[in-house]
Amino acid sequence: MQLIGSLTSPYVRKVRIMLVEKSIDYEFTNDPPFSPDTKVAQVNPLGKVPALIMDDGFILFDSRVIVEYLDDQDSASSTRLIPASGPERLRVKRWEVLADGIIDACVAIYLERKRPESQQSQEWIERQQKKIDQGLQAASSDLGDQAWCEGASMTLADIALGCAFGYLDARFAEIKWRDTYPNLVRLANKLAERQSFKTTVAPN
Ligand SMILES: N[C@@H](CCC(=O)N[C@@H](CS)C(=O)NCC(=O)O)C(=O)O
Repeated sequence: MQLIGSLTSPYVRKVRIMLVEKSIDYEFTNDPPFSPDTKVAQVNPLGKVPALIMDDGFILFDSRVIVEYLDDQDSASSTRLIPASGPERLRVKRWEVLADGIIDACVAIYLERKRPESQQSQEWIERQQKKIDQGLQAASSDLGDQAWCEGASMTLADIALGCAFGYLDARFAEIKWRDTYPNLVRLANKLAERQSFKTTVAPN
């Protein structure tokens, strides 16, 4: 299978971490969607990464769909990262939506700040900022003193949240979430020690 993505996208990172955790072999094609010569629209009509070209040629897009597919793949280590059913599954998917939502708001601010200053909307930026703040607050409150977001071991929930932490650190150093949420820091530090996280850190 072939993953189309960019090395800085937190959604792509979520998929790459899943691939490492599940020991699935894949080919990576770096195609940043905002570069003028991008071919991403040829694999995803929405022009976004990640997109995954499966071995039979069918193309999946949106990280949330791709991780579902990957979790169903048999592999040497066959670790299940999304519970198959029940309230546990719903809770893990809800965590993923929360983490992706924090990232969505970060990306919205990042893109807004790239527009000419006179066209930037402070109101829009503040609206997104609120989503980040409230998202982190909810994550901290839901995590409490648990070791992992859901259950007794790492799941997609932790991976998605870890990608949000990584993106905050890479692009929003001014958001001092580490000073406010010690339980999130504990989780972030634990995740950062894993090979899957270490090998997928975005380049500067
Ligand atoms: N919900 C999508 C979001 C993907 C997304 O927005 N990716 C960004 C890269 S970080 C992108 O490709 N943006 C290009 C664009 O919006 O045109 C997912 O989880 O895959």
